[in-house]
Amino acid sequence: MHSSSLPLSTPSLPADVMRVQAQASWQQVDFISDLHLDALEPETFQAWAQFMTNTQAHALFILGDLFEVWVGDDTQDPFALRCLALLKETAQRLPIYFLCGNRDFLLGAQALQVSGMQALSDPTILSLGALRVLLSHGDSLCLADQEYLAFRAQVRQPAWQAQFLAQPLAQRQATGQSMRAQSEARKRTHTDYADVDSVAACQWLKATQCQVLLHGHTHRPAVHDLGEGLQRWVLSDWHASDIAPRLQVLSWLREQAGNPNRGLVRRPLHSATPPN
Ligand SMILES: [Mn+2]
Repeated sequence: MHSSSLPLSTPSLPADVMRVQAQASWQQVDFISDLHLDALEPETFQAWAQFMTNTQAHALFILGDLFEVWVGDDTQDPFALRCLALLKETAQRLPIYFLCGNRDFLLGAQALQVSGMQALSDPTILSLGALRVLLSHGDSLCLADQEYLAFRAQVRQPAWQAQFLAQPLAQRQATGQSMRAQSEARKRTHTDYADVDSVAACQWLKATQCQVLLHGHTHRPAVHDLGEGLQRWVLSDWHASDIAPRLQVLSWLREQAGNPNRGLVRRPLHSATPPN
């Protein structure tokens, strides 16, 4: 819901924003988000599994909504366990960093340990050579969607999460399914999704001395020039079974760091099962 009467304020940054420094040996860094992995979308899982096995990256950053839903680390869902096993296998070859989204914000310490992923805060500053990138899922910057931001503020409270996670697994799964159904219904009736607020994006970039904000969430892949050399790069979501499959990785290539693209390159992947 857009409510223009309310002032839109930039979410405050912690005094000490998390930082990650790319190792000098990293020649390629991959970024993905919004895969919305789900047992009901086996083609997308297959494409992801192929990507995880074959990527030549020296580090992988997952910027949220890897999973369509995550109801707790005690999950017994075979599909979720298969995903964790694949993450672990890949994490033995390269470091995997995970920043949660609005679907998988309940992914916790246990799943991180099992999968070998390192947790990031939202946002996190990533130094890639001379380039400073601010990593975020992006949902907290969609300021026009006040209804969602109120929901987010509620479910990100440790007390709310502890209460939710104390429910029996079956009950949490039922809640997850009904939230998924609500979201599908909303997708059918709403076409005017809020986008990341440009003013807020600029404020975050300036406060953290970053040049590029890199995020997902909106499913609107683009590069937005924000002026003063600042840019907002938006990752694509993944959907293998669409007529035009969306399977896209954003890579930072050290050898291209001096180019106008600052080393950032979009790389469409080929679907595991070709269309037709
Ligand atoms: Mn999202």
